[in-house]
This record gives sequence, structure tokens and C-alpha cells, in this order.
Amino acid sequence: MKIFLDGKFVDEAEAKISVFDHGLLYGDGVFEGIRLYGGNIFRLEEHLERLELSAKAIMLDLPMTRAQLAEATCETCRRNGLTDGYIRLVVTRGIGDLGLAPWLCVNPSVIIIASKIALYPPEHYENGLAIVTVPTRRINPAAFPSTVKSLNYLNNILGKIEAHQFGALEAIMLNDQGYIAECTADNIFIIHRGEILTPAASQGALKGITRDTILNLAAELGVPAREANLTRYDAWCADECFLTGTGAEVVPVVKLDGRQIGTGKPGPITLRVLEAFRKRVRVEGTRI
Ligand code: PXG
Repeated sequence: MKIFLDGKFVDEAEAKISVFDHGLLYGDGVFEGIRLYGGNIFRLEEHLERLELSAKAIMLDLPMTRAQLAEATCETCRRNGLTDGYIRLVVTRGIGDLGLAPWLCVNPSVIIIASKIALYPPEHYENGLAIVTVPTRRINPAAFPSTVKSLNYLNNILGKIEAHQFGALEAIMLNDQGYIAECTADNIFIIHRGEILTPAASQGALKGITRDTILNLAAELGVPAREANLTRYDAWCADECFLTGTGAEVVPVVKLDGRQIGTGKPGPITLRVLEAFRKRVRVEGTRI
């Protein structure tokens, strides 16, 4: 596998980062997870824009322009002979000393990995997931914005460990107010009386690219969709529920905290959205 590392394509075994890189020492950096479908990168511009905004928020100057990052991303896919896969774009603060001081890190590192994706088995989409709410709360956006896709994922990782302990693949994380924020690596949607609802970023959600795609698709499908404050009660009593993410795409949820959601099967609006999303990824994107 060829990895893009600071302007060069190197073999996987040669793709090494210093132990003094603040991405490692402090989780100081930003990243994106992007999909390649049939030779097209889905919503590459939006991912690069989010990367730029994440970098701006943590006051990290990206060492490459958007056009350069786009070209390097496409070239990484080409060099690995990929037409379908998962792309990880990482920018670390770079090498510094053992103190926090990011201003001593003069060269941010850019890493692009393009690889095959391990998809969820099809039965999850056909039968839906059973998920739980975990005790770990999402970090208060006033302490660190949930909209920044940073290298520091320990908050989500604790949620993921707890989900795993409960035997669930994904889990709802509440914010400090007790409202639903999102899942550990996916956004959440519920459907109530024909309306699609999802928590706002201000409630502790990442502005997911898939989430945004779904909000657009809902408008095209003529299904009302909006952001709303959601409680666990709202989700328990929803007619339908689904999760969205670059890796998961759109995955139905049929059980939450031991309560069956709707009929206990993926709901009709969820299935329409899922189908529309799968069609969209086949026709939209940046040709590599
Ligand atoms: N919320 C969080 C906290 C995320 O990390 C999403 C929502 C969905 O966003 P997108 O833009 O992907 O629709 C994410 C997704 C993985 C993986 O392996 C996914 C994410 C991060 C790390 C790993 O699926 N982010």
C-alpha cells in the first residue's frame, strides 16, 4: 500500500511519524474519513471544507491548498489501484517538544491513507441494529466544539467501549443537558409522525457529511426534515430511527435501550432514505 506522507508517496512500512509529533503526544490534529465509490470520491469538496474549518478552529495552518489536497487524495486512490474504499486524511500539528506549545511545531504533517473498507454485514441493514444509551456524556460543545473533527476521540472511544460492553455496535451519547447528541461515530435521526428529526450541532453533534446529504435527500423526497432537541423518550417512542456516517452510510435502528422502535423492523421512510442515499453515491462525486 502506498501512503501519501508530507508530499511523497511512500510504502506502508516507510510511512512513519515521529514520537514527538503532537498528533501522537496530545491528539493535536484534525482528520476526515471519506468514501470512494466506483472511482468517484463522495463529497470530496465538503470533506475538505470541513477539514479546513476543523483546522481553523484549532488554529492549525494547513500546509496544502484545497486543490492540492484534492489532487493528493485522488492520486493516493490511483496509486493503490482503488475504485471503492475508505480514505483517511489526517493533519497533525507536527513535531514539537514535550510541552503543549503548538507554536513550536512548525511543520504540520499531512497523511492520506486509501484502503479497502470493512462494511457492516448486510443483515444489519435488512434487520436493523439494537443500540443502547451509554453513560459517558458527549463533551460540552462550550469546552470543545463537537463540530471539530479532531484527532482526540477519547470521548467517543469511551462511548464505544461502553457500547461494546453492552453488546451493541453503536450507542447514543447524551450531552451534558441530557439531550441526545449523536452516536459514537454516527449521527442519529428519528422519525416522528412523518417528520425526520436530528439533533443540531449545538447539542453536541458533528455536522456529518452523510447527515447533510440525508437532509438534502429528504427535501427531494418531499419528507419534512429539521433539527430538534431530542430526549431518550423521543427516541424510544419514535416511529423509526436510523444512523448515518461515512462508514455506516444509513443503518436502521430497531431497538433502543431494550425498547422496540416502531414495528421492530426498518421503517418505510428509513428504507426510502437508504435507497435514495445508495443511488446518490453512485452518481455523485469527484472522478479520481
Ligand atoms: N459523528 C461522529 C462523532 C463521527 O465521528 C459522524 C458523526 C458521521 O459523520 P460523516 O461526515 O462521516 O457522515 C462521525 C464519522 C469509521 C469512523 O470508521 C467514522 C468517523 C470517525 C472515525 C471512524 O466509520 N466519523
